[in-house]
Amino acid sequence: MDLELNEEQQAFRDAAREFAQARMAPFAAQWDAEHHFPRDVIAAGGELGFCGLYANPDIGGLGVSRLSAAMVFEELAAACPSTAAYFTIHNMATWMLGQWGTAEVKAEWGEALTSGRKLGSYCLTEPGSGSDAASLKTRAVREGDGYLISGSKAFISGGGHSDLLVVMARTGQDGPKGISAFAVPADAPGITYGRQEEKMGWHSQPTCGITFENVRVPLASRLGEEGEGFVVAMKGLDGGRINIASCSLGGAQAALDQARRYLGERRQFGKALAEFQALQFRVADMATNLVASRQMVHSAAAKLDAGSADASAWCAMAKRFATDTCFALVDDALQLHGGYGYTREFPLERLLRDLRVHRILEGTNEVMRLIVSRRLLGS
Ligand code: FAD
Ligand code: 2MC
Repeated sequence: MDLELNEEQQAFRDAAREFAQARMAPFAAQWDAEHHFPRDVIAAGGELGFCGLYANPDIGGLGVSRLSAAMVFEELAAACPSTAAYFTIHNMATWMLGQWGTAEVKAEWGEALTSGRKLGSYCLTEPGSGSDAASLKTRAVREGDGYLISGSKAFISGGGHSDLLVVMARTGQDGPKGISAFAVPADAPGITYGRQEEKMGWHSQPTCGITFENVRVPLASRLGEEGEGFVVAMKGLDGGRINIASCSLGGAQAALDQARRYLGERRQFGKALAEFQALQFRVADMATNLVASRQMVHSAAAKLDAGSADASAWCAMAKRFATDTCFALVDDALQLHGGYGYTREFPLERLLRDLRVHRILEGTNEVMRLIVSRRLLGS
């Protein structure tokens, strides 16, 4: 059950599937168990363009549509949602650099990031500001020909292993209009990394807090104008939310495929599980929900590609719907495996743990409802 794809989309999807099944799927369980961040595999994906899919060609990006990128992320996630999700965050940070970076910053970091030789992180959340991102307190104070950045970031994906941090910091008044964005080398003096978070899932990528103490960056490291940083951050997240939703699609597709196989193999009461109508109907609903989720994600991606005025609300709707629906689908697939679904013999418990966080990060699903309802009600 597949959408009609154009030639470009088919080519990207096939290349991603081949890469993901050869280089990621066989190792995903081990990366999860050993908390291994497969940097070499991410770099290999970079050679195929997966580290700068929708980044501008002037920094070495492929400049493909958000829709094509979504299809690639879905394929990567069918093999390993956690690693695929890191690919998406790296793509988001890289796109932001290409879109708003100065010539100096693009020359220094652009090709390094799009090729996957260097990795990026996106630093918005702070210990005291998560959903209310515009209340962030990290400050960037003008001094001479640069800024001094001080403050703390929380839950940074790739933290401690990435090379470039896209940091949102306050340069002016309280609220969203006082925020600017910066490209900060991850090894700049004054940066320290906290302990790695012990997470339920997403084990194949690191997450930690980062502290900035008078970290000096040049004026040229600013992405966009002073005071434009919140809009820069939100525009990055519009795409990020489609990407994370695509990772949920991939995980759910893998779970559905696994459930179809298992129902054919497992026998109880003298027949294959696939012969029980209750379970047949369950699988029909799972497939229907997956297709509905995919349609929403692809529609939102198309809205973003078209620059539609309501694209942000569509991205939020798609993220909310797909991440909730795909999580429920994986839970159903686990249930269909009985006790075996709860063990590491099958990938379902890992998929469930990995997809759970998609309902929390890149804006919780409550925040997605806030974005959608504001668009509808102007509240
Ligand atoms: P809070 O904002 O404190 O929310 C707590 C609860 O209250 C939630 O259920 C929330 O939905 C609800 N809530 C809050 N406000 C409202 C409201 N107005 N109406 C209704 N309900 C509300 N951040 C980054 O910047 N970069 C990263 O790379 C990154 N990676 C992450 C990786 C992981 C594994 C995790 C877990 C988080 C990551 N985050 C990252 C942070 C993530 O974006 C935040 O956790 C998320 O935005 C929620 O913020 P919070 O945890 O402070 O929760
Ligand atoms: N595109 C362009 N501009 C946007 C925008 C978007 N998507 N969203 C907001 N803006 C503008 C908005 O138009 C306004 O400008 P103006 O006053 O000129 O019209 C300005 O930004 C402020 O917007 P709001 O008034 O909506 O700001 P508010 O403080 O109410 O918060 C909210 C908005 C709740 C949507 C935002 O804080 C949010 O998204 N919170 C969730 C945080 C989040 O997603 N964190 C994810 C961290 S990354 C992560 O988890 C990873 C794993 C990488």
